Amino acid sequence: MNDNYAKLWLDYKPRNIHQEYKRLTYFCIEGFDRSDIIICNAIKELSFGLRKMLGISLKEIDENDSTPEAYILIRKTNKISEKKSADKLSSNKEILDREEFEISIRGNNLCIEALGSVGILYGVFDFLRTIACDRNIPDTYSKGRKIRPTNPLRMLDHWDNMDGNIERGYSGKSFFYENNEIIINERTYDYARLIASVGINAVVINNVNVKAAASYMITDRYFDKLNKLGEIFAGYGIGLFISLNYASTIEIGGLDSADPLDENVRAWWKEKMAEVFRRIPSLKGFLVKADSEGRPGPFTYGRTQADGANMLADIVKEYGAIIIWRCFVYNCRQDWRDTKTDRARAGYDNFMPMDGDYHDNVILQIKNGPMDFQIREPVSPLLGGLRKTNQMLEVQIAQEYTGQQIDVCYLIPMFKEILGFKTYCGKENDTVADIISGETFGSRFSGIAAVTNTGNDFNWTGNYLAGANLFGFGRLAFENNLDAETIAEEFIRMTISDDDRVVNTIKEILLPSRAIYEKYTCPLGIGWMVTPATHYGCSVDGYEYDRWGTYHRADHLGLGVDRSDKGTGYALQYNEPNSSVYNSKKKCPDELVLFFHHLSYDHVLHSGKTVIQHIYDSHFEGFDEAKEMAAKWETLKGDVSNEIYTNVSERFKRQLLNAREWCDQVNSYFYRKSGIPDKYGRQIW
Ligand code: GCW
Repeated sequence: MNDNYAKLWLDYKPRNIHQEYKRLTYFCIEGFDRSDIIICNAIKELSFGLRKMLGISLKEIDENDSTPEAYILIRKTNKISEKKSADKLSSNKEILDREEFEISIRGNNLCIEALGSVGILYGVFDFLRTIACDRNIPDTYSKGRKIRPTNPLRMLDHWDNMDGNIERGYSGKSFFYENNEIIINERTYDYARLIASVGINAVVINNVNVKAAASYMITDRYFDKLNKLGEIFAGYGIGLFISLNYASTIEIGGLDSADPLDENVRAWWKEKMAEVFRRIPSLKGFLVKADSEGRPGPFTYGRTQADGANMLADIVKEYGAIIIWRCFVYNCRQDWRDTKTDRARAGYDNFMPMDGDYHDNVILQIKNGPMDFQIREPVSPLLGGLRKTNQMLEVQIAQEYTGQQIDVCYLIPMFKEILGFKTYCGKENDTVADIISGETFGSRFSGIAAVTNTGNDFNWTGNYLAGANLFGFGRLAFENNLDAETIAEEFIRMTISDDDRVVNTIKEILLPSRAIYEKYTCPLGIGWMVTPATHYGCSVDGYEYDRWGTYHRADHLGLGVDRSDKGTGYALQYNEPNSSVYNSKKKCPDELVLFFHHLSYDHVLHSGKTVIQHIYDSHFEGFDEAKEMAAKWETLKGDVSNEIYTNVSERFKRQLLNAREWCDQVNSYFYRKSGIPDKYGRQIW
């Protein structure tokens, strides 16, 4: 790593308490090919980390050495856990078999075992993390620590454009592209290390809105660089994926159609893919956004989403590649007066009817909520609806609607809620976590993706504390039983400081930050109310009369969208009992009640408060709690590096302005609409 960017959690600061492990100055490898690039990278990381943290110079035992007193044994094993319901031949199983690892202590030696070299790499990162987090080595490993990742695909989606800009990027420019060229430098390798260290095994390197130069990624112009990138990633167990322009046949192929059933279209793709995989053998597949927000797709030709996805999937199958097809398909030209069309319904309406039609190597990528990464949404009913289709969950750690890496918003608690959501698609194994791990339906391919929050800022994520979302997403995707607090603690100790007071103070900031953000922004699950286009800051009516299908429907009597059976019927897309719960004003949980129902301002919530009083209270509280977070951060001056302190401090100043603005605007708006004063007579403008 050079000094042009932060080392984040791979900083490997000196650690004192593990002196006894200084004996581990040797290693030996059994069963793996010494030239395997992943093994080489694993050893490199192990040597580097141990030297920096414990001052050890690691040496390989060679044949002439007598066996040293203690060593690290890196060994190939065949003993792999059985996944409960996984299909024996499924690709999920193959991936997880390779990635599983076990670390144990045998006498004086530490043993890292795996079936695949990538398992060894993960084992090495696990061991280094144990030291970096000051965990006790014997406690962690003496009974044997065996980890099989929970999700087979653990993916980061970059919305990087080839001109260097990042769509919804809040941490500088792209480190992949500049002036329509692909950049490969030391940062590329360090990026691979950083994300592999938290278990990411797939990266989509360009924006799903594929335009301009990006349409030419599948041409000779970029093949060599892409292959190089693919090889670098492969050295860290990361698969390379590209977002594809669905209309390539027209835009770069010179045909006049992109109809998936047209023979000429198929023939063009067949030839194109043969060329692509010959030139980029490390490529693992494609992500496609079709028929969405102005992007072309099969609907133009009267075909289904399955027709489009299957056409491409069939062609790339012979290269062992997959097509990840996004379900973010909705009518973005709605008239606000139309109360029957419901954007929330669209994903299910467009994709459910073809459940079972998507071919084996198609995966549907489903945003966590039916709208668009709001601070609070119900879980998409496609998760638990689809039963015969490979599925991946898509979340967003780029904080588009959640503070844009200015406001602190630690998202792992939200992801835990989503993963733990019971879909009732069966009697057991019915949570979102079960579905995307492949457990529920024995899926061939499944997993989780996040729209990433990285850029070329010195600290990678704009706000240092936003690094917790990048770190945390990877950790959670790898081991979904980890809790949000443990993840936060690991991030802080490895990235910021291992001083207990610092660790606890930052935990007190991170852990409630999502709840605080929710309080001072849009109430009770209604979402939106953001500044149009930029999506930062409050504009209660910003989207209210626009074409995007994102309405709160406030009038002088009440607010909320009726998505019950008397309204748009969206609530009925869920399995029972979720459907009845959401359908009922009485039963619907408070935090989502305005998503599902239009309520009067004096409607009494489960909390005992009226809707209007809830709006006032939560906004005042949210703003106060944001001030408390900022004040906590101020106490760290001098105890964390100046660079980190100043970066976060400056962001907190902007967060407080934002929180105040939201609080004032929302409260004044609803006071003016409802005419009902705040019970406590606080300042409402
Ligand atoms: O939320 C919207 C964003 C778009 C994005 C789109 C998507 C990449 O505002 O910028 O486009 O979602 O997910 O495709």
